[in-house]
Amino acid sequence: MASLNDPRYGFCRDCMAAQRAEGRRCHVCGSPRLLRHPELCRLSIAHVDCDAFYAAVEKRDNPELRDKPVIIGGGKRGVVSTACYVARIHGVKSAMPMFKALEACPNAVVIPPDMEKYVRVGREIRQMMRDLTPMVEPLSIDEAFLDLAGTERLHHDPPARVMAKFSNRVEREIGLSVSVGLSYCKFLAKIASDFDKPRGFSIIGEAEAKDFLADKPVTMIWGVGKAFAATLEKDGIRMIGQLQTMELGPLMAAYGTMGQRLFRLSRGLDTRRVEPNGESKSVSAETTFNEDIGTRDELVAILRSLSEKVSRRLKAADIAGRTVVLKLKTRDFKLRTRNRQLADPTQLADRIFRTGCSLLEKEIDGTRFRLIGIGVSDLSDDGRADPKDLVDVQATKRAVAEGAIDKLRGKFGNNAVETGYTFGKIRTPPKASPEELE
Ligand code: TTP
Ligand code: MG
Ligand code: MG
Repeated sequence: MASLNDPRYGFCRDCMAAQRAEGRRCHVCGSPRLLRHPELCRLSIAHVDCDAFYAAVEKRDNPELRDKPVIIGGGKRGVVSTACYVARIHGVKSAMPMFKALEACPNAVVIPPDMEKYVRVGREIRQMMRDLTPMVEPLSIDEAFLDLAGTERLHHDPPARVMAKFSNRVEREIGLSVSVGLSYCKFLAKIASDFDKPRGFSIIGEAEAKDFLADKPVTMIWGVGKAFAATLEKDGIRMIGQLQTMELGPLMAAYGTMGQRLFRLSRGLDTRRVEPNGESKSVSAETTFNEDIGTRDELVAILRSLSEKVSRRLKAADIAGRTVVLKLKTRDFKLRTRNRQLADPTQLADRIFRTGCSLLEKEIDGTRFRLIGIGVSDLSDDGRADPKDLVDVQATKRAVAEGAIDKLRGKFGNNAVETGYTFGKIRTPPKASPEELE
């Protein structure tokens, strides 16, 4: 039998039995879900993402839905939040207009989102992660990074086995399935978790990283959205392998700091650390436009919706931030960041938005922008956030109103209530963005 130190070591994800180097099924339980990899016992950065999260929670709570195509969504904008894997076979995708989804899959059961429930389940899963290590960095309601380096003595198991047991525990105790990516860095752990969904477990080792990336599209790189991919395409770059042949100097000359990111990530070089809650530097959301925008009204509308996204993430993680950061990127990729420190930490969309607006005001000078982002830094837990403001009575009223809106959204979904700023102004819903690369 292969030992833990043997590069041929493998194990069964179902019964955890150690495996011989050969054989497609577990010699103990017969399961085909075997994990083998030469770096299996060396890798310690994991990314976990729940499978079809909202839909899976609804299926769990109503077994009649189990084999049916289920779509979560609706609300005013009428888009799909998520679809279960049965509905995905018919072509239903997140962010698709509901009428299109129902054309593709007329038998689908449509369920309005129950955000309060999903936040609660997300927290339960996060707690299970924290049972493994305090080094848990949530990225969204259904996903997080874990750094398991140095936990082997505690768990008497290498990270790969700890994560396989974790995914079994989530299935058993929460009733949901997750997919796990395991690697030596965040960039590849996240790619890996998406590679073998649902119920997946993928491993990308250091030795294979460059080859693995070579034939993948540049959009796989963190921060390369549609607009930037189009710019690269114009320069004849579509595949990560092409970036691997380019030097740092020319890449930076052409694309600024983004060039450095392309250089490093294309080669699988990513030294960002997993930052547990409270230690993470900021929570932010940004969007790159299909066409550059210079008008105040359009920017403000998008800023409002991004502020709400940031606020939702802060509230879900029970944290608040004291410094509001506005980020703009001009059409020629020049970055402008502007900060303002508040008197006390906030997690309210309204305060983030108003501060962002006043920072934005000074930047409206006819320049056209390709990206806007808003975030907060100086994070702390939410105990001291947004104290009742004795001076600004209006602000208190707005905070109360926001609490009421949150409750409605908790009940009926994020799109149930739209404020005057976003209503009707946004053509495409802004995407959540990855955090900045160090
Ligand atoms: P994702 O993890 O992106 O998607 P998912 O969990 O539904 O499916 P997958 O198996 O591919 O991971 O998002 C988590 C939840 O966030 C998702 O269940 C619903 C919500 N969401 C939206 O509301 N709108 C969106 O456009 C996306 C992508 C997700
Ligand atoms: Mg998911
Ligand atoms: Mg996710």
